[in-house]
Amino acid sequence: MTQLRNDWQLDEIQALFDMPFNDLLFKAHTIHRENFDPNYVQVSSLLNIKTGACPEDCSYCSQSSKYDTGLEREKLMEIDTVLEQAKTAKDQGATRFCMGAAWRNPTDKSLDKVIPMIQGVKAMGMETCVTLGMLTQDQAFTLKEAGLDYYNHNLDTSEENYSNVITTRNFQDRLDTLESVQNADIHVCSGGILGLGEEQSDRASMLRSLANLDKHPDSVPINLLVPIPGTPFEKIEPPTESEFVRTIAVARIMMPKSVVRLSAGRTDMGEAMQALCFFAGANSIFYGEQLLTTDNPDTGSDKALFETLGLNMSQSNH
Ligand code: SAM
Ligand code: DTB
Ligand code: SF4
Repeated sequence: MTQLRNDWQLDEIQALFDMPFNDLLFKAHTIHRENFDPNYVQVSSLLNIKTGACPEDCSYCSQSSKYDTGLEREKLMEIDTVLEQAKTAKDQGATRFCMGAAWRNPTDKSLDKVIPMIQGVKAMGMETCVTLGMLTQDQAFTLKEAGLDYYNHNLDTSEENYSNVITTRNFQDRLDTLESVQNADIHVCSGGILGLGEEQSDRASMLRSLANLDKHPDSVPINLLVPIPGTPFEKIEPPTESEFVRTIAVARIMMPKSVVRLSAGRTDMGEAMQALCFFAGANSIFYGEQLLTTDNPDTGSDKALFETLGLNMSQSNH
């Protein structure tokens, strides 16, 4: 039986990163097969329900008010529009609908407007996820009562690299929200972004923070930075392909029962790169033509990719 550990040390994680690539991938894939159907990939669709004018200064983000990225701000979307988009996502095969808002944190008043959206999506028979920024404990309980399944809140980078990326909040603020979400018994979705100027040791440190939470996140998104013109990270050096795949493999080994999501950045990845990520242990993706404010591969090409690789996005196929 797979033992879940919450006591990972940096040197052990570093040793995983340093393994020969084939050995690392074989180890990760073996663990993946012990815990999951290797040919099933869960698909979620995203919708940005509130765009731009965010007071935070995340150096990677198109929606921060601190940078001129040319994005038009939009107020909170009407519920009818949200539910229409959710219906489209469901018809295309998504099993979870994730709604994001460019907030530092929701006010109680704005949360009251998001709750009917969660309930409406749930009533369609999809799992629900929201990502709304920092939450108080009471707000997490309110979301649980509304029937929310998942809350996305990424650590983004290591504690050591955090202040190079974001100065308007700190790493502990992120951990506090994750604790409130776990206390409310909502599934946690938390991961990070590669390509934020981090070293390999930062990737190890971020994965350690995720794996050493009281409970592993149920879902671990690994994003490749989508470079946004106008942000400080517009021209930052991306990680190499093998570094990216290694990070997926190490996440799979450290959190053997968590769903690892190959998240933003797939438009810049070819078929072989994505196939390697699935082999290394990624078993979910964002599906649909838009992420929050940037492009994702179109559904036709993702369907073709699944067909080529013999992957299923529906669990009833096996
Ligand atoms: N405002 C909330 C927050 O930051 O928690 C929720 C929305 S925020 C856009 C959700 C996540 O999207 C971020 O934590 C970050 O990991 C990811 N993200 C944002 N911009 C990105 C980019 N350009 N490339 C890759 N991931 C990005
Ligand atoms: C996550 O880890 N990645 C998604 C979702 N959670 C909310 C967001 C990716 C955003 C990519 C940039 C954009 O579209 O603005
Ligand atoms: Fe705001 Fe979230 Fe973007 Fe940071 S990542 S600027 S908190 S929308």
